[in-house]
Amino acid sequence: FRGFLTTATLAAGISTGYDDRGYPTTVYPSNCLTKKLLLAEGEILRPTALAVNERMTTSSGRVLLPTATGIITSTGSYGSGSQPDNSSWTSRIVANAVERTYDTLFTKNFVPWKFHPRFSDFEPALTSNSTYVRSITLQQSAPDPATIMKPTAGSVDESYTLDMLASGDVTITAASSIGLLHGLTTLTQLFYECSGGGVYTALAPVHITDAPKFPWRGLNVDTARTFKPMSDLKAMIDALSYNKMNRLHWHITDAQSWPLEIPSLPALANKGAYASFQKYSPADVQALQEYGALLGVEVVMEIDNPGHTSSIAFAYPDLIAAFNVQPNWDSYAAEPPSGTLKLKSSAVSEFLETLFDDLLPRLKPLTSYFHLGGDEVNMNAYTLDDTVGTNASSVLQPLMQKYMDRNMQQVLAAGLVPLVWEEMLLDWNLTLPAETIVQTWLSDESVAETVAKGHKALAGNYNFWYLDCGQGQWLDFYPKSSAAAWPYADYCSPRHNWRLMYSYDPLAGVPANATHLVLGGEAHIWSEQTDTVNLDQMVWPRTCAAGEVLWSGAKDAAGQNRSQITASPRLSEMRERLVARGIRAEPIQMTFCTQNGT
Ligand code: CP6
Repeated sequence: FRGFLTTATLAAGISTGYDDRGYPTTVYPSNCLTKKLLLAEGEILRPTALAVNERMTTSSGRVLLPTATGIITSTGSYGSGSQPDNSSWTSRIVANAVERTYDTLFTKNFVPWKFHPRFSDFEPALTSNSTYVRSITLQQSAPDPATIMKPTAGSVDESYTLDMLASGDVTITAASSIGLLHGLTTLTQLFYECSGGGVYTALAPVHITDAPKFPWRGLNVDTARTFKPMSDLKAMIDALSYNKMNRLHWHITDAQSWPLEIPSLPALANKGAYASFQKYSPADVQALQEYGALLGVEVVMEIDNPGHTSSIAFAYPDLIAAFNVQPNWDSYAAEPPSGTLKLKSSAVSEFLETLFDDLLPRLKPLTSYFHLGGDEVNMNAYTLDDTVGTNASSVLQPLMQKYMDRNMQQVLAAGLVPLVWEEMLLDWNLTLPAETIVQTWLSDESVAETVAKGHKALAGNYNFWYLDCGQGQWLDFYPKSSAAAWPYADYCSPRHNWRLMYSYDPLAGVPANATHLVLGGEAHIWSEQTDTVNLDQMVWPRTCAAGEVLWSGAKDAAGQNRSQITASPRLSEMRERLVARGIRAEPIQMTFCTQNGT
């Protein structure tokens, strides 16, 4: 182990860059073997609940849960006096959270044998002198805002406190029903199933005061490169909620398929979906929104445009320029098939008007946002656009401003807050409505430049938080017409690595007086090679790491990015909890690494 001793100071996980194959140039010690070394030196690494470990004081009493339901009671101003309009949502959110808490504690808690010494597989059976949980009291100190089912970022207080006394009395206090939900989620993560069939915690008494660092803690899922059944998207919301994440960004359409039914434009999905059974109906969309609302996860839909739209050509070929150019597609698009909505076409304007008039009012009851896309627009594609016929940015820029103004006006008129990808602001230099949220992905500087322009920003640098990077799909797009060298041109090469998720700070490079403009960020599962078969493994548990950064901040108590040494036991445990709840999260370590004392 000597070699790992000398590198142990590198464990803070601060990334210094990448070599030309995409590997981090910082050499990390093996967290597993380093941990074994630390254990040998007597450091105790006890699994603790994700995201709250630094805000939690614990002792070592033993508290058990009775194997019966009915111990959770709730009190609070939301239930008394004149009922606000949203009272039904409030009570549905709390009732759903309570039901899920029982379900998790009594039927889906994990047996932590992987965290105990070899051949001591399980905790000992419960003993008669253990303390049982006597009560779990939920106290909501204020009524929910009227928009609790579509919480505008920052307007819902998601904080909570959790106290578990050695006597077995638990109190969770919060200012909103979502705070109670988060508190109950944490409570489930303090308990373990034991071989005797009971559920216990050895942490009591516990005191937790917890609140998110960032109001926007999201995951972006692409349902256009491959279709995802509704059950996958619901399970994804379950898992987001287990991690106290609160946004599902639904990148529903793209160049390859259009799986979204638009009743006033039925040809879109009838011709643009991959198959008649791979479509989302308006009822599906609403069902997913409601499913998320009950778990504190707002579904934010994106219709990416004007690029990434060539699937519209299956129904409306006249609206699309540079459709599926072969073989030199890369002169016209970032990814084949090429194609862009025409930039100065009244037919396109009318199409967008019809599309958004149909869609936005249906989304509005359960969201505050709509994402207008705007990434990777290829200027050269407009040389093949009969309404434009040039790639001169002096011509294209004002046309793009008009195009986006029209979109923005429609989104604002629908009462929604618009989002766009960073290129619209930073590359095209568009003037955007002040409330526009700009989603960055290309660099840390993008976040800093966005907030310097006074806009709210989402972070999610592709070098760190693109979950697909490392699958090699970029190699499928070769040969390009330009003879790019293989495999070095795969600029998103092997990075399927949970450590990278932790080594990203959404606030990197942002001056202290502008950090409030960084709402948070998103991990992204672009899905060229991800469908229902490997979706869970691609997303989890790496997205837990993004969730922890967004909930707790990238820096630990010592001001460092979380080290893999301290994070790996938490993430390993969280992975086991996800597996126990039916999420097929991949392992981050060998069992060897988590078995204590060996
Ligand atoms: N699709 C869309 C994509 C990507 C983006 N937008 C993407 C770009 C670079 C990498 C991975 C994904 N596949 N619509 C960028 C926002 Cl490395």
